[in-house]
Amino acid sequence: MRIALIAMSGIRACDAELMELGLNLPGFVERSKTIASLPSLGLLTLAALTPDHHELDYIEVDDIDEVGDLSDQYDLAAISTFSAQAPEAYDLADRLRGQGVTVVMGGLHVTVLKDEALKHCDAVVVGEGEPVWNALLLDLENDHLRHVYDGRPYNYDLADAPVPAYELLNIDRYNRLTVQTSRGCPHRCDFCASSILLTETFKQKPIENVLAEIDRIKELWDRPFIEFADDNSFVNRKYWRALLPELKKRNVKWFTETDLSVASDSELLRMMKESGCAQVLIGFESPTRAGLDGIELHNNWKFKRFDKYKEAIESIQSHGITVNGCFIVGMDGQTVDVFDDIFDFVRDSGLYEVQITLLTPFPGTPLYARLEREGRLTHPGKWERCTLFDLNFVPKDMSEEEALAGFRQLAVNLYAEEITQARRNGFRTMLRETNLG
Ligand code: B12
Ligand code: SF4
Repeated sequence: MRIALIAMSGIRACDAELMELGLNLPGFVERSKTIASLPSLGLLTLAALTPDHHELDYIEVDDIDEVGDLSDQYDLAAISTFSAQAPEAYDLADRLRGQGVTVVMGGLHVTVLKDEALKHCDAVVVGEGEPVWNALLLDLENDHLRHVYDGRPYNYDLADAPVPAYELLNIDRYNRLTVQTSRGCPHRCDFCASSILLTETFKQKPIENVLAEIDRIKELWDRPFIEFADDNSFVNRKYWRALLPELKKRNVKWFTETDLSVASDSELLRMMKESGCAQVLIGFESPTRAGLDGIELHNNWKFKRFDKYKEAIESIQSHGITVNGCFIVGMDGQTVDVFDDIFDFVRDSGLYEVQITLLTPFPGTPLYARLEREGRLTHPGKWERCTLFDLNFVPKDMSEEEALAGFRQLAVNLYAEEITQARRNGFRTMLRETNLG
């Protein structure tokens, strides 16, 4: 069969005013540009599992109107979805089916809403794709395609993970490539819509597999920048202590997402820096205790660590690794004071980079269920608004108007040229003073 692997790419937001503002704010735009060019690791992984007798193309779709008639080029279109582009992905699926192409969909969004997806495609893959992909292809070849393929009961072992088919990419298009070392997370944040939606358990990919992936990337790209597409990387420190010296030998630069527990491990931080770690992204969520209480459902992990926030940033950055701190606006307990609190926290903590988002009820999360129960969802079913930059619910301790106006103004204040430069200069000065620069 001729298979089109279709990734929806780019960054989305419905709030036109915010988008327009964002375009003039250097810090905001730089981060958007960096992350906008990441490929779909899910599709590249499935590509690597596909038997050789099929032909494969990897296609990034920024704008579905630019996709013409594919009927004479492909028998099957495999589309990957996040919530924000689910409506576009459904439009594309409808169109392709109209042309006679079989369409299957997978990813976080359709995992949660398979019946919705089935109105637009021939089959849906729920959960991780690896354990069911080849069965799906075989069924299709034999004209027995089922509607639903569920990867969850297989509890897929990442030791079986293939090296993703990075060779399908036009590498010049990307400034980073993703590699996964783990799936899932031991925490359970009420709003989390990452791979904990795909797999209940936290699982780790064996080090040999990760290194094989990095070696493959290096064959295609001399000095690569790797983004680890983990939910929360340093859960298993023993693993990273073994991985980092190997990473160091490979001379790559890398970035990842973590919780702040890494900050207390100076030895690990030193090893991270030596192995090419440029930045870690940490979800601080709230600059004050208000808002943190109860967001982590297992044992209030983030709330209990609030006192250590600034110390943690200092510790990580003093090892020459920049911290990108993420803050969420709109959590219960946050009043309009949160905007000044975030601004002040960012300034006082010396954070190198900052990311602000609006609390977003993604389908399938405890947050979504709670807001639905409380009658607070303002745009139910408008998945295109699940961008992290659009407000979809009534906040508890401020009005919708206050949340939106405050968010926009905070973006202006935080990403203004001189403020962004001051953050970066602060980091460089600190490095010089500690003789790391
Ligand atoms: C890399 C990344 C991106 C990249 C790459 C996107 C891409 N095309 O894959 C870019 C930068 C483009 C991106 C964009 C956005 N992202 Co993003 N991104 C990530 C990140 C960091 C890693 C995702 C990843 O690579 N996972 C690893 C792969 C292996 O998993 P997977 O894709 O789920 O694939 C597996 C299964 O789902 C399944 N599968 C997936 N697709 C398919 C298709 C078929 C046919 C089959 C059979 C199976 C299958 O099989 C795969 C293997 O098991 C996650 C955060 C995280 N740490 O996970 C956020 C994340 C996925 N992004 C998120 C968001 C909100 C966005 C944006 C809306 C941001 C914005 N405002 O624009 C946009 C979405 C719009 C768009 N264009 O898609 C949310 C999504 C939540 C949700 N449930 O929808 C996440 C979880 C982050 C968060 N804060 O919550 N993102
Ligand atoms: S710490 Fe991050 S990845 Fe883990 S559950 Fe919370 S939001 Fe999700």
